[in-house]
Amino acid sequence: MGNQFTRAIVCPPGATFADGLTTVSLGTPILEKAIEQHRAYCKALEAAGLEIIALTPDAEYPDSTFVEDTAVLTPSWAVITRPGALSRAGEVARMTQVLSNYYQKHDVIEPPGTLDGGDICEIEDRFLVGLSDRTNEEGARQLDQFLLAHDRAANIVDIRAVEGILHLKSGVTYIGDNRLLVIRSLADKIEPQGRELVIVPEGEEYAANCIRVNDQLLMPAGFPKLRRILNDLNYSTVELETSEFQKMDGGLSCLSLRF
Ligand code: CIR
Repeated sequence: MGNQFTRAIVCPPGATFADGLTTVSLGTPILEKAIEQHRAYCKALEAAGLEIIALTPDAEYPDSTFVEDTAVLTPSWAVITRPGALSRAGEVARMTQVLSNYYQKHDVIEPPGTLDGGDICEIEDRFLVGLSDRTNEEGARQLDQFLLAHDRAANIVDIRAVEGILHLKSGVTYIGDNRLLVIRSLADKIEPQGRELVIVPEGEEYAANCIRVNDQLLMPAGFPKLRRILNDLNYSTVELETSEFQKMDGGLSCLSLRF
């Protein structure tokens, strides 16, 4: 449970991709390069055994390539979120429709709750729920109720004072095998509950956002110290270029909804 998937929903970046939200000053993304990086990402997911469900790029929503924020999925149930950024609120309409092909019913985060999927980290039967500029206490409370109904526990992690991360999963990934990959500034906020914390080397914090997909660990390219640590732990790593998504505050996890 937790890292075994058969499908991924993705949405390639659209013509307005560069108009999306960002807090970093890494320059304007180049659309062609973003599309190329997205294509390689989809290939890596396919190679890891996933069927790709690709949505049509949506120019009305520049950030809609970051599909992860619109839902929280497990193999048997789904939650439609209420994204914390106003410009992203409308992204859920299409996702609700798409998910109705795969789930008989779903829960919905209602106002005044807000919640971004990027703040939710599933660890087997437990979920870390980040409180952030996007996910508020009411959104977290509603998700907690849904999780309880499915016999899952939630642990709140307040990241509002942690610098340099937009979402919880910008700083922590469950990489399977009872291990959490985490940046140092988040480590003491997470109760390990018997799991090993693998600390991301200083200067390579962006690479905390990896995704474990079946037997593969997809990680951003260009973080050799972390790759070495992961390879020494026997992970089979696949490196992917993410520069254009990084410019828009995105990482590997936000580019797909895996289930
Ligand atoms: C945003 O600010 O909403 C997008 N530019 C980036 C979202 C990244 N999503 C994620 O980490 N789950």
